[in-house]
Amino acid sequence: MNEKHYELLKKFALDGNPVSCDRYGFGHINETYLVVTDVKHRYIFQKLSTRAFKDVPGLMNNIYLVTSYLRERTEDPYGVMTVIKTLDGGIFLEDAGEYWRLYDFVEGSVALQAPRNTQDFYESAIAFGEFQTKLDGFPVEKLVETIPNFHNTVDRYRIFKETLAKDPCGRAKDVQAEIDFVLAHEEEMGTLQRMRESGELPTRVTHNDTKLNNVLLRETNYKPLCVIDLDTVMPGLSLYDYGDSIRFGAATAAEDEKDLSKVTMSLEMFRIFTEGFLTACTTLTDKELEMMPMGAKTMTMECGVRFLTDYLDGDHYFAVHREGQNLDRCRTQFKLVSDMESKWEEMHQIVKEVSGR
Ligand code: ADP
Ligand code: GN1
Ligand code: MG
Repeated sequence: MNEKHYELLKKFALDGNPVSCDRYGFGHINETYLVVTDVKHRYIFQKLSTRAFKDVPGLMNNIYLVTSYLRERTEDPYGVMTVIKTLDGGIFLEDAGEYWRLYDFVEGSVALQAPRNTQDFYESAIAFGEFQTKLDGFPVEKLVETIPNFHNTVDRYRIFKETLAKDPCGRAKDVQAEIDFVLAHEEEMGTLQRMRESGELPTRVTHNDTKLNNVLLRETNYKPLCVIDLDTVMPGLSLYDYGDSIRFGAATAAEDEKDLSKVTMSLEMFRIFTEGFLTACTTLTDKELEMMPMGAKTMTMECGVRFLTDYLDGDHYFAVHREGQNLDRCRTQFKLVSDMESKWEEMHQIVKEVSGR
């Protein structure tokens, strides 16, 4: 194990002496490590992205408050993330401008990179839906916005256009078709933001990053165990959580698939997720239900815009493992948006059938 990691780990209240610390998981934002101690206790150790998060103390305080609140409403000790404190009682460690935190490893769990079948996706809908329901009474004024305007699609467009105007890497000339696609959708993609501002859609405490690998399922039966990646828990729209899950889990190919003919939005997966989400979230308003397809489309488009912005900017935000990966990711998102457009009526019909409203 690297000496620096060892020194940092020794500052946390560990059970045993750390013997290994290896890169772990498939997140795009933080640097994640699996730590094992000599008494075989496992932990998740993370260096937080300061590119993404400008207020780590505020973020960690959010997580501490939210996990404490959830713990009172959850039976299984592994059903909520546990923050391991430092020896002097801190909930994170600051070292030379870097921020580190430690979580107990949720034993007996799996994080899926894609649903193996419809049931897996259904269970993730139950997990994220219940997460939102459990946080219904949480005092929202106690949370800081860890990434301001995170799902403000109008602002995402502003940043995109600003980056495009600068074109710092000279990449814009090769992606004119993608740029045109983004601009052609601008007006429509501001719909949810305008409805949030006018109060037509209620602001709730939401997770905001409901990718399938941000929920841990039980290893034994693939039932929901623990919602993780709480960095973006803050006020938002229910449709952000619903839509982001559809974006990722209803896609028939990986987020960075190069062969776009493989990328479609499965209506079967759309239906099953909608069933699970509405089973777990019973208080959605008629307007929220009506806008569910728009939630899926907006979150997909917004994510594509973010990938394209990062590509133009030189790949500083999302972790990339090969050249052009952010461009490939943006292309799959735009393909999904087009596919949703061709299935728009069916999507609405499914929401009506499932909700009975
Ligand atoms: P990122 O913000 O980069 O996505 P995550 O917090 O989602 O980072 O962690 C990355 C991956 O590490 C997750 O997808 C999951 O596989 C794994 N992971 C994170 N926390 C835990 C935990 N407490 N127990 C088990 N696995 C975890
Ligand atoms: C990031 O952190 P991770 O990998 O679970 C991103 C999400 C994107 C997603 C795309 C804080 O999620 O918003 O939808 O990548 N998280 C943050 O895969 O920006
Ligand atoms: Mg994650």
